[in-house]
Amino acid sequence: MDLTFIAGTAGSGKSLLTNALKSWYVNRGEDAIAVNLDPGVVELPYDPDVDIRERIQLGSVMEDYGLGPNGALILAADLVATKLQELQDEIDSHQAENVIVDTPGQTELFAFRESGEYIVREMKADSKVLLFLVDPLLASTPANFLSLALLSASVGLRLNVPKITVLTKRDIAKDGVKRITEWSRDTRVFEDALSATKNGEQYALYSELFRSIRKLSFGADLYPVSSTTQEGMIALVGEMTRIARGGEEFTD
Ligand SMILES: Nc1nc2c(ncn2[C@@H]2O[C@H](COP(=O)(O)OP(=O)(O)OP(=O)(O)O)[C@@H](O)[C@H]2O)c(=O)[nH]1
Ligand SMILES: [Mg+2]
Repeated sequence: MDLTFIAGTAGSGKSLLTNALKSWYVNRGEDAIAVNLDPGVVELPYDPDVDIRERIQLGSVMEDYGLGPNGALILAADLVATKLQELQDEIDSHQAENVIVDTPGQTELFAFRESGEYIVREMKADSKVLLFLVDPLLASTPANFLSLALLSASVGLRLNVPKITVLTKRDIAKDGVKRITEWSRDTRVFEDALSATKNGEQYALYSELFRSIRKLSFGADLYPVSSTTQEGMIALVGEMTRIARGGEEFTD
């Protein structure tokens, strides 16, 4: 069984890609299931085969622990880890070849807390891969791009599985996709854009920062996809399969 975790900032397209990937496999006659690990989500664009909301309800967490919505969201994400064995049993009972895992809306809940790391480490599978989703509409300025690069590097630091960077929404963000691809491929192009927004000392510090984290963040190939039109899915699934079959080792 191959396990794919889908992480990314709020609204980056995790749930829609979960749906698109499942459909992709199913349309080709392969087994695939979608797992929702977001206890706080109200509506999903797919029917989850395994749903954490059956085990953890945000409303009950608020009531039981006397928390407001934000505190309850954080605690609920942490509580997912306590349900791991039940989740694993339910996933295994489907006997699916491909398991796509949609993670909580705010990446930091999943990626920065012990529970996210624990879940990714402890879930049993033949192979694991993490898709880190970047919304090209969000990464439109050098500052946003650099912040996302830092986030991507942090996620890689915490979660010890091979990571694929996916640019989402390529059907509606063609300029953004082009810009990010150029900035990540050629540091000098990014530095030109950065120099227009930062003065001398800041420019020097931030360009040095990007140069040192580039390999950890957007240094590898980027995969632009559309979950709506399915453009780019062949290349993305090809890379996922290559990592799963090749047993690529993650090196840090
Ligand atoms: N046109 C287009 N819209 C997309 C695509 N992917 C996501 N969207 C839209 O972007 C918005 C957010 O998508 P979601 O899949 O809910 O994103 P998410 O990361 O799961 O969001 P949270 O769970 O709230 O963090 C929705 O309005 C989607 O319809 C895409 O490939 N193309
Ligand atoms: Mg979602």
